[in-house]
Amino acid sequence: MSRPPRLRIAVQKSGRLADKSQSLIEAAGFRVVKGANDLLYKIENAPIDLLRVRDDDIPTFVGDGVADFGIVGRNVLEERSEGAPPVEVMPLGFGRCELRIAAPKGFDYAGPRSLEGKRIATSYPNVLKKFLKRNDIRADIVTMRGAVEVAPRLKLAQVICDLVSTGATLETNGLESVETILESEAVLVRCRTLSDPALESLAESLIARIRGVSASRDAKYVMMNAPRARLEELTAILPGADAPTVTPLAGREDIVAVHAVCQESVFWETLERLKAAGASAILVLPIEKMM
Ligand code: PRT
Ligand code: ZN
Repeated sequence: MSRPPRLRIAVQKSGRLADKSQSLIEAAGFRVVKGANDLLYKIENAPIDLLRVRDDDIPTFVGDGVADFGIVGRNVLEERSEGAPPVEVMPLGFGRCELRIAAPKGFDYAGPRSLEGKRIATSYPNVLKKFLKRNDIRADIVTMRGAVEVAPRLKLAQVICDLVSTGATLETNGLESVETILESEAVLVRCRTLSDPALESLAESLIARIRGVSASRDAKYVMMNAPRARLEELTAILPGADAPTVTPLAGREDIVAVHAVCQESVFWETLERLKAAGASAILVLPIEKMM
């Protein structure tokens, strides 16, 4: 008898996305247990395996169907040059960074034209090539595996194209960002055809659960009492809330209770604005799950 099929998710083994990828899968209700080796972890309450690899291999594995799903930075996905492309299912809201062009402080940058004839060091030659082509610029690309930020100091290149999150690395190396060419975050990708058609409903459930976890991460449940006359004004202040529930309060004609799911973070400033617009008894509650 053949063994029942298992869904494979490729995740980064170690690095910036590793912990968050695994936590996301755990938050979706899947219990991860270490396997016999480091490459494969198992989910004990569902037929799912985690294939733990270098992030650079994830697009190929998923594109070729070695894994059914993957979690990888959009930057790595865009840089992929071989094999079938995986399908992007949804952005995941972590691992945010930008691929930027940066130049030594004082470099006179007046738009992409300023890159004409320059040498640009990068670990993302394909994405950079596309950017240069779009802008009809001819420049030399120096491909480096890492430490791209030292290239101008070593006179390997005049300009660099690298990932930036806080900007501290650029600052330390006397560089400043002059152009953003790609906005990136971790994304869930899937292969075009699952390794076994019997896995379809599990795949759908995985997507729905991950969507739920991602959506509830910033979401908040807001409750408040509001003057009926200012209802419209108050609901407009609530971030990312559509159609709040409005309930009458016993014995009060002028005040109603408002409950709303806000899809975005609710800051103190928002509460202050609600209060100033007449709301009272404002409660903001976390949401654990959403579907
Ligand atoms: O071993 P493996 O190949 O799997 O990992 P890796 O070393 O290739 O990647 P890793 O773990 O460093 O990053 C994984 C993913 O995290 C990247 O592909 C991006 O999608 C995302 N990410 C988010 C980042 C950053 N932020 C980031 N800041 N990846 C790299 N950096 C580097 C950047 O290259 C530069 O050297 O951090 C430096 C800049 O950071 P700041 O904060 O100084 O601006
Ligand atoms: Zn890598």
